[in-house]
Amino acid sequence: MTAAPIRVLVLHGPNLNLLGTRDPAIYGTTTLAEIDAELHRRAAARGATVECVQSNHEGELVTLIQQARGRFDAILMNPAAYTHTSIALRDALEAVALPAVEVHLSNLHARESFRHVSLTAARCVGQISGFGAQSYFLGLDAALQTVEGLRRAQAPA
Ligand code: CA2
Repeated sequence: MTAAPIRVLVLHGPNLNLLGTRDPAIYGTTTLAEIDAELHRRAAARGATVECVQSNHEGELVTLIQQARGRFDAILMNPAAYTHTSIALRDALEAVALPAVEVHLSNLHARESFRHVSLTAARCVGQISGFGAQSYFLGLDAALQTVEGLRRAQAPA
């Protein structure tokens, strides 16, 4: 039997809609639309699907995480500034109990000390930081591999 396509919810946090328009030295020149298009392309090449949403609102991101249960197999997330502040996002990730991968364009550990702490990463399978747009593509690969591993582990012997 062919496996059902892996469905990944991609969440982009606050201000990431500005990507490619300002601060190229930190965040690069690739726009969010270009990242989303490449995620769609790479997912399709693996027989998977992605749905990409950007929000500047913490509560909306919490709701999207809550609603992911049963609709998605994994979450790929750049919580942006909420990474460093949001107990609500951390609790939502814990509650939904889907494998999540946290990604960041910049290297958090090479920046201000307040960015060294992630409240959300502990509720993720792992974190990828510092590779620009490539962080998202590495993150997609990590999310797909994680779901494939879980499916193998759950498959009847
Ligand atoms: O490096 C990342 O991906 C961050 O999640 C980006 C966040 C920042 O608060 C995190 O510490 C690290 C900021 C996103 C803001 O994006 C902009 C893009 C272009 C111009 C201005 C902001």
